Amino acid sequence: MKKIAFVLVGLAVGLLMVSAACGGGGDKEEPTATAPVPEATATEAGTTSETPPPSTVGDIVFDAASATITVDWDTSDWDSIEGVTVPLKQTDVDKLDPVQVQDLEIDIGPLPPVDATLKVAVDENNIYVLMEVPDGFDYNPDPAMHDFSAAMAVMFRIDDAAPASMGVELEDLETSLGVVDLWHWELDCGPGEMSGGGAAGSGNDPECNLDDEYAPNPEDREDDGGGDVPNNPTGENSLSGVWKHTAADGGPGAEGVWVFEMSRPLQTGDTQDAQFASGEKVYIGLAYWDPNETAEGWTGAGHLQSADNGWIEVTLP
Ligand SMILES: [Ca+2]
Ligand SMILES: [Ca+2]
Ligand SMILES: [Ca+2]
Ligand SMILES: [Ca+2]
Repeated sequence: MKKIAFVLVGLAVGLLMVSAACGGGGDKEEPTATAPVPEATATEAGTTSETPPPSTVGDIVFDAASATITVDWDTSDWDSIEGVTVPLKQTDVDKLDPVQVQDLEIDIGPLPPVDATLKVAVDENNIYVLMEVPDGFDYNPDPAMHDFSAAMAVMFRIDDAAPASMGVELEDLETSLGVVDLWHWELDCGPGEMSGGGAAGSGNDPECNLDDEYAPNPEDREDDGGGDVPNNPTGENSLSGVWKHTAADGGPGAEGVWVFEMSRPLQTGDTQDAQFASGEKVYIGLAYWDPNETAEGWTGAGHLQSADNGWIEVTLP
């Protein structure tokens, strides 16, 4: 397991360098992986001696549906469920500290914003998430080349203090912002294949790279069970997902929609996960990596993300 120092721009953050630490044989090392982790924050995961910045809820607020969804590549079970539009855009590098940007070799290829669609449902046992992103079918089945395939992440707030990215800049790296839970997916298995299912003790999915992760502070992100905090031995990492692209039959680059269908138990008994219960609110952020970002595919920092608009607030039925 790699311990990654990552530059989080607030929580856009957890997602900014999220690509660097995802498990699996095809990972490439991000330049920022070698950045030193300040001692203070590395040992104070989830705590801070200062008052953390307030968590911010944006203007996307909706109710989840009651439904049992089959995680496959058929999305007809979502047809009657209303979704929300979630604008995704790149972090504004001009707002970052230029010295840090240079030191960390953040070199983002510009991408236009996109509007993703998010749907959430629950039944007695599970939470279901559908994320759809309109973009071309750029996909390389070789896991070593997954920077040339789309990638995505869903982030959930664990600690109330964990903010979305608003107003947080690189100098805030030494302030712990609270723990977030991450579902992070780099497409190492093909369309229609069941992904996820990290074993007890680890959120890493070595085969398909749909990892159950957490970020204890802005600089570190780990698979559940990685880093300084062991996974609860009874903790669940049974995240599952299946993806497809609506224009896959059209060949490379065909315009269509990426569809990511995912599920997890509501309660996992794992402090490295958000826990969900009827009537409660869930706070979500989305990220999408577009392989068209640069000639070498996507970069860790170049993802399109929702965090600049604050947390998405979803009330469970
Ligand atoms: Ca389905
Ligand atoms: Ca977990
Ligand atoms: Ca987790
Ligand atoms: Ca694209």
